[in-house]
Amino acid sequence: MIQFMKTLYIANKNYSSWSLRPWVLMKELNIDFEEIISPLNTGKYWQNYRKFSPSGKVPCLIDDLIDDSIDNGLTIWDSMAIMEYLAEEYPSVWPSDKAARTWARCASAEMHSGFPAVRNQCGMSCGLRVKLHQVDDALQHDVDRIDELWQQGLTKFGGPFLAGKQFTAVDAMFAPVAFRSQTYGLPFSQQSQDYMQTILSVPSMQDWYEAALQESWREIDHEQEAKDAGEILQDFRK
Ligand SMILES: N[C@@H](CCC(=O)N[C@@H](CS)C(=O)NCC(=O)O)C(=O)O
Repeated sequence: MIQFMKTLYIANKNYSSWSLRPWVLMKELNIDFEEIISPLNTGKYWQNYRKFSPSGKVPCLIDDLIDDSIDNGLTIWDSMAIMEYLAEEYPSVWPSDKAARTWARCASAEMHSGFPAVRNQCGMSCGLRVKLHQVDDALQHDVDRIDELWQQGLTKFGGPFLAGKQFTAVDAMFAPVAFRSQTYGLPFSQQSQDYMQTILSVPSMQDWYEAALQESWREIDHEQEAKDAGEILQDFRK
C-alpha cells in the first residue's frame, strides 16, 4: 500500500502567523505530521528555506512516500495551497454544507490576500501584551471588516466556529488574529471576542501558545515592530 508521510516546516511559534494556520488545522483534524522548526533568526534563513521550500518561505508541507524506492514526494508551499491539498484527502478541512463551504473559502481567501494594517501594525508575538499607541483608520477598517465577517459566519452557520459546529480551514486562517488581539487588545465586538476565546481555548491553540512562550530566540525586527506599535505591558516568554 502506498503511504505518505507529511512533514510541515514552520519558522517558530511566537511570531510565525503563516506557520500557525496549517499547523493548527492539521492538529485539530488529527492529521498526522512531523513538525520541523526552522527559525528565521539565523540571518541565512532564506538559503536554508530554499533547501525545502521553492518560495523560500514557510509554511511548507512535504508529503513523501514512505516507500522511498519511488521518488514521488510532493512539495506544497503556501498556506492556502496546503489547505486545498489537504482537503483532497480530508474533506473535513472545509465545511460539508455548500453555502458554509463557499463562505469559508471566500473569507479564507480574503484573509490570505488582505488585512495589511492588522498584519503590519500588529505583528504576531504570542507572549507579549502591548497597549497600542493608536488605532489608526487603516487598522480600524481591517478590524471592522474582520468583525463583520466573523459575526456573519457565526450568525449564519450557528457557531461556535466560523462556519458551523466544526473547526475548519477558515478558523485556522483567522487563528493568528486571536493571538494578535490577545496581544494588542484590538477593538472587536463582544460576539467576536467570545469567538476568539473559543479559538484560543482549542487544545492545539493552547499547545502552540505554551510552546511559543518557551522559545528563547528573538527576532530583532519583530521585537522592534512591537515596541513601535505601543507600550509593552507584559512579556510572558521565558
Ligand atoms: N503567502 C505565504 C506567506 C508565507 C510567509 O510570508 N511566511 C513567512 C514566515 S511567517 C516567511 O517565510 N518569511 C520569510 C521571508 O519572507 O523571507 C503563505 O500563505 O504561506
